[in-house]
Amino acid sequence: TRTPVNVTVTGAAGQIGYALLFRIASGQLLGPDVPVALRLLEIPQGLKAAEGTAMELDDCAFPLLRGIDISDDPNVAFEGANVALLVGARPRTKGMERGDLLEANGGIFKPQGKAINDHAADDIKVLVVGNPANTNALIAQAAAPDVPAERFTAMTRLDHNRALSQLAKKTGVQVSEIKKLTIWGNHSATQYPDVFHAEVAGKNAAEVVNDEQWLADTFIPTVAKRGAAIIEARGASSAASAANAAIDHVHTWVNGTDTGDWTSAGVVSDGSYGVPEGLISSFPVTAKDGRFEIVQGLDINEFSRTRIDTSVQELEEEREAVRGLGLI
Ligand code: NAX
Repeated sequence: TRTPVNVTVTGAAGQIGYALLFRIASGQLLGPDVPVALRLLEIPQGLKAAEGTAMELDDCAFPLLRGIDISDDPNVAFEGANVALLVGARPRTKGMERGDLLEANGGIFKPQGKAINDHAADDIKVLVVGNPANTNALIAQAAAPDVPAERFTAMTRLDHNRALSQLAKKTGVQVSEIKKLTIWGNHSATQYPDVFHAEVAGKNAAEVVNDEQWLADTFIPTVAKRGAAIIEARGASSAASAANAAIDHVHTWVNGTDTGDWTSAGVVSDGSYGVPEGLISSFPVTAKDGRFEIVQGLDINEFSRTRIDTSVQELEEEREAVRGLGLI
């Protein structure tokens, strides 16, 4: 029998955690034949609720679930971790400046990065979900100098899936008929969902849509502001869809993308497409043999260029801010 894969989940008692853990334990993260051991990290106030979730996980009698450990110590929770989902973060509260938000999250992601550096397994793969996801990933990565930088990624798959769904509705096809959509930049309102290289049932998506006004005034803002629309409607932020995207991100990373398609993920920039090296920015990526690769050589038109630049500029400002705070 196979050794279980250790999956660490932070913020395990939160709403995304609750939507995520059962799917991991049922085999949807890594595959139907891969046993998993869960390692849950919470802050002390969250431990009791995490224990309750662990009881429910027990009660599912998942055949693939080989253990649940709960801790409030990152050094314990990341011990032997093969996959780490960093979901717990400090939310922005009323009146909080961006600098305060970055600093509060630095206090979470810097020690977690160090604990990953010191305790995780050699093949560790990290997905940061907690916002500001790209910059939190950068902070964790900077605190883990012994881990290859490309093992730290940030989640833009929810944005990608939102864009797929909106484009499918507009063009009247199934989501499975849409390929090569891209989210560029930051997981924030400046993100840029790009359809110019996408295909709808084999045809160029921008030509099928043939309506730049719709792209600029409806599609892009709908995707970028979807999180706020969910809060408005549901009275709580996206949880099941965020958990679903986290599952998709890791599943793709481990099992690869389909031939003739790609996905979107926040990965360390190698300087491609004018994105400064080292920033964790969303790109079109393929995955193979457990590695993401940035799709190269795409033509970027003027419409896309200005939007990518705006979002990347925001990432640079966030990087400058956390540098100023001594977090990287
Ligand atoms: P919740 O507030 O429901 O849960 C967060 C949990 O994290 C809490 O149980 C809290 O105790 C725990 N926590 C806080 N600090 C911790 C630490 N240092 N170590 C371990 N656990 C810690 O939030 P939830 O709705 O689950 O969202 C979690 C994060 O995901 C938020 O930062 C949110 O902004 C972010 N999101 C990111 C998305 C993305 O696409 N990248 C989309 C969904 C979501 O908004």
